[in-house]
Amino acid sequence: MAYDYDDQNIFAKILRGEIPNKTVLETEHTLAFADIQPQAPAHVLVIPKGAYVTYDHFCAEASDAEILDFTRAVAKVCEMTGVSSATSEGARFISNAGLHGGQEVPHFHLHILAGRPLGPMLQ
Ligand code: IU
Repeated sequence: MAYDYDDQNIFAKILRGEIPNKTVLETEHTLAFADIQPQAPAHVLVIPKGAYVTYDHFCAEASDAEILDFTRAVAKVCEMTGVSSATSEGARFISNAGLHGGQEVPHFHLHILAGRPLGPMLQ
């Protein structure tokens, strides 16, 4: 299975430092930054630095080190922004994939949304 990664996508440009971002956390393999059009009081995007198009692409081809780094970064972002489900009213974790998933930026990203009741996910 081949995943077609477009290195001109906006998150690739952010990772190369060509476009500024509001960084929340940067680790060896992961970057987390504020969404430019927040849909909730807290809206952070977490992305791997590697060239992965979707979550399943990341899961299939990323190294164990990248996957571990990413998952720990998600926890750290939740802790840092006060949206951990251990200490807050909860959060939503979403990753859109492909055309039917409504993915706009073709670099895998996890949305972390929190800070208001988000309602049912599927409407
Ligand atoms: P999507 O899951 O691919 O639909 O989400 C893309 C997100 O990237 C969306 O929430 C945008 O607001 C966000 N975003 C951004 O944070 N910075 C940008 O320069 C662009 C999009 I373009």
